Amino acid sequence: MTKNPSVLKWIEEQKNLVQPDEVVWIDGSEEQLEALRAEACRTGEIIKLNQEKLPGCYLHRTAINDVARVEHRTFICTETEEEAGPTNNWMPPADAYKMLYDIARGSYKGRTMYIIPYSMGPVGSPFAKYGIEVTDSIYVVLNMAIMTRIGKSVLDALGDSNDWVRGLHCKCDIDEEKRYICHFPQDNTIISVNSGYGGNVLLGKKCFALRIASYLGRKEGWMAEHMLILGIENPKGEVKYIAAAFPSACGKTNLAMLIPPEVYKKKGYKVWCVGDDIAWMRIGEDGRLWAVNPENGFFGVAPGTNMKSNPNALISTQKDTIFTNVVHNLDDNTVWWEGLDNNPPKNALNWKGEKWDGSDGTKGAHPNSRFTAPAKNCPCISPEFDSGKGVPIDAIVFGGRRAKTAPLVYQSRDWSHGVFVGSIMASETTAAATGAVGVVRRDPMAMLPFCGYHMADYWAHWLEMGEKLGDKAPKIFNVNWFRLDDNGKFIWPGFGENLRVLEWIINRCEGKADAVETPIGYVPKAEDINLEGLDFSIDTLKGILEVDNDLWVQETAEIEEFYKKFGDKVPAALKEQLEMLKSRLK
Ligand code: OXD
Ligand code: MN
Repeated sequence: MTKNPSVLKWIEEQKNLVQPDEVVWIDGSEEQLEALRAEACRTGEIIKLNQEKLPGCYLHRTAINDVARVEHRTFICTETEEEAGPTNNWMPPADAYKMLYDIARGSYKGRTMYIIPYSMGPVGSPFAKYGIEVTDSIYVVLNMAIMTRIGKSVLDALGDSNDWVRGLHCKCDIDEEKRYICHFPQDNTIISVNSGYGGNVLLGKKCFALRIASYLGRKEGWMAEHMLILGIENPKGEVKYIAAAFPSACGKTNLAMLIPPEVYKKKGYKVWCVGDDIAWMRIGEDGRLWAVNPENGFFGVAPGTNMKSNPNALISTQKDTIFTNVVHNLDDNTVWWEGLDNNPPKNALNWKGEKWDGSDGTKGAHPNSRFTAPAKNCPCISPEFDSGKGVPIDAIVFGGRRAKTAPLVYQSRDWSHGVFVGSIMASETTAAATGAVGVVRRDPMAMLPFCGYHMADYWAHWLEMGEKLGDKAPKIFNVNWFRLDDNGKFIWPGFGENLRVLEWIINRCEGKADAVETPIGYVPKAEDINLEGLDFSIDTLKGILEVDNDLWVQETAEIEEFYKKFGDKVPAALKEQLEMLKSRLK
């Protein structure tokens, strides 16, 4: 399929290492994929679901010990530990290669090697980066075929270039003790062994599009971020784009596919999803920041997805989707998960493949069960989704789950302050019944598990990007949909109503809305958030826009502690931001 010497040489090396019985190049054709589906059905790797109700859909169950990303077994293997920084696990590259090669050696005996050429970003786009993943799993091939652009066209676009990311995946024995997800950013290489779970083995996603790409972005002057991208179209047909980062369990996929409230729909507002997880951003010829979603599908969490919480996501899963670790309804050969509806099937198998009817109080679907759905299935997918030139970003939004500390929304004072706001991002666990505040987990820019180099160098890169962007830089905001009342209940209704907050954000970007200056940044005047058609009082709104000085004094002490972890490397501009915040709080 290719004459590219660097590709052929590397494939030969991998063959000699893992010793497959057979080698298959994935050309991206539907015939080949269909033959692989049929084969995986024969071996039981996947189960064909009811083709009338769920055309093109399949179910897969992972091993019971292999159901999520394994951060403690994920390594950044740079020459020095310093380059990986205090928030990554590190191994010297030579040691890591030796260990991984020992595990991988001969592991494809009796198996087939599938070679998947794939593109992150539309093939041929200036944003696109190419990779080749070698795997012994048909499940991986079929998932990569949904999540990325694959096949011969990628190799054609790559030509003879040596600029591509090498990815070796070996299922081996799915041995937890020998499970490693290792990144070699200096060699453009990823090696994943002893797992078959998506986040560990779909190497285009977190491994390439975030860990390796963040490293490349710093080197090459662009950004790889853990962000959704959405477009908001106003009644005049103008579309503004927002990129937003949230730690997990903050409703990122819901926001990416938001359904406008009725009053907005009637006026002609529309929301377009460009991406739900990852944004690659570059400075365009016009000096603005442009973004693409490098992925081609959604790898979403199934539980909690329903026609109310996220109809667009649910509709996306109704054809050509692979479900992983959900409930198998044997009556009609469909799937179910907690939070889909209130009717758990009576005749079913749980995610482990055991007889299950929910009567014993156990969950049927794994809490991290997933759907892999083509982005094109999404009813609100942006017309710009496939555009290689990307979309111009007006606002960057950070967020987290804070019971009291953060107001519903605030705007940073400028780019440097915005980078500070991103660097202190945090989510807290709350005991909902009592409203008690739980543990705060800092997750800068939601990149904690995904930054491929030293987090403080990453902040410095953000600051540099801001300098290059100058007055064309997107404005930076922070949102918190999760303020709790004294009974531990969420105050803000969230979901589609979040558009009201996004509207204020867009208005601020266009200089159309006023704001109140507080020590932490600019907060809306309550009357500038549109509450039309919503049963929500302006006084309650005022309450969740309040900034509690004492809580923020406490917060600055915690930030100071957090920054200590990064030692001298914390950029001076961020230390200065912290000092300025402290003095504004006095
Ligand atoms: C994801 C994650 O699966 O961020 O997208 O964990
Ligand atoms: Mn994610």
